[in-house]
This record gives sequence, C-alpha cells and structure tokens, in this order.
Amino acid sequence: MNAVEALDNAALTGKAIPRITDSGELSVSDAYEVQRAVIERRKDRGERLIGVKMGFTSRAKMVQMGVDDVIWGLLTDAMLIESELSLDPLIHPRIEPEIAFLLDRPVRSPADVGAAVGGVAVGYEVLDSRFADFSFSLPDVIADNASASGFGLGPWHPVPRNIANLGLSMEIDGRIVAAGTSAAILGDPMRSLNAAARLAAEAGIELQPGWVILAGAATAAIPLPAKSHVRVTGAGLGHVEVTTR
Ligand code: OOG
Ligand code: MG
Repeated sequence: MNAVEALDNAALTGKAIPRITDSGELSVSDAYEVQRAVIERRKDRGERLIGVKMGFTSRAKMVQMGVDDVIWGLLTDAMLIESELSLDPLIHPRIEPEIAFLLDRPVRSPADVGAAVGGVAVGYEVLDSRFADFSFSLPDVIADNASASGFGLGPWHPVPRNIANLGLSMEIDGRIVAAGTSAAILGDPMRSLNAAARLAAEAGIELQPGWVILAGAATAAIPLPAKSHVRVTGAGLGHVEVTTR
C-alpha cells in the first residue's frame, strides 16, 4: 500500500500507521504531493476545498511537536464542525485554540492578502495524527495534511486594526486548559496570512473568496476527551463551543 492510500485509510478506519520516514526518505516537496493526493481522494468522495490551515506558527507548537518550520494543510467542507463532534473513528484527537480569517476576495499574489481578508474569528482546530503515538518528522506531518481533522469557528468580526495581542483561552468542562495570546502566532497572526499566501503562490493554488485560513494555534494542543464540552474564547471575538461524543 502506498503512503497516500495508507494515510487515507488510517483517517477512515481510525487505525494509526507507522511514520512514512521509518521506511524511506521523503522530501518536503514529495510530502506536499502526498498531501495533495490524499485530498484528491477526499474530493473524489465529494468533499470540496474551503480553506487552508497553517501549522507550527507558534513556538508553543514547535516545541510541543519538535518541528520548527511553518507548514500548511488543506481544509475541506467535511472538516467543518458545527457544535457536536463524534470522536469515532479518530485515533488520538487533540484540540487547540486558533485565530481564523475569512477571505472575501481571491488572493492571486501575496501582495493581495491584506485587502482580501473580510473577517476574523476565534476558532479551534481538532488535530488527529494518523501516525502512531502522534509522533512524526516534518515531511511525515506535511504528508498527513498537518494532522488536520476538523475545525470550528466563532462568529465573524470585521478585522480590528490590531490583532497582534488578543487573549485566547480554552476551557474543557469549565476548567481552563490553555491560555495564550495571538502574539504567539508569528508575533502577529497577519504574518501567518502572508505565509499562507506565499505557500499558495508556490503551490500554484489560488486562495478563493469564502475560504477560511486558520492562522495556527497560539498554545500547545490538549487531548480531546469524549463526552466533554470545550469553549474557546478570544478577546473581542466572542467564543465558539463544541460538545464531543
Ligand atoms: C501539526 C499541526 C500544527 C498548528 O496550529 O500549529 C497546527 C500537529 O501539531 O500535529 O495545526
Ligand atoms: Mg492548528
């Protein structure tokens, strides 16, 4: 079985697989090709692209996962979580607070990105590495679509002049499990948008109006238990909640 099929099956069945790099070399560009091919399989099943997610844009995440390069993954409509999430068939889900941007114009070059942003929201991302023990090297996690599993969004707000220092906090069953500030995201989450536009230009992908960009977590991710209630709050941005089954 090749890496594309193995990753796709792992997500569908909830059975972890060994790291790809345990059995051979994988370059970063080959890893992005695997990522694209896994997404193609999802599209063949009727999913459509609705955005991108940035990964390792904060020290907290780089340190947690032992990886120190900014990467990205692709988001499909099937990953958008409304208010409930079944953890079956996830392998070892984690959750992290995110800042999300909404595009209302296409981004044809990195210079377009500031003017293309129509809104900002507090959000969360559910991660689920398809690799055993949530352990990987940089090319592995790129191939695995940056561990993307799902995400949820709070209400959209017009982009305030300065979003470089918004407080973010995450509660599970009423207990604060993570707290940070948007400054942790490359010093200013707007920088994460610029990085997304650069990666898009390199990949030949045009970021579309209506797409969401997850700028990256400001804190380490936390294991997500079943039958729990999570609430993520962003200063001035309200909150978003999810209940797990
Ligand atoms: C990779 C995904 C990183 C973020 O926000 O930094 C990420 C992982 O931690 O498994 O989504
Ligand atoms: Mg994330």
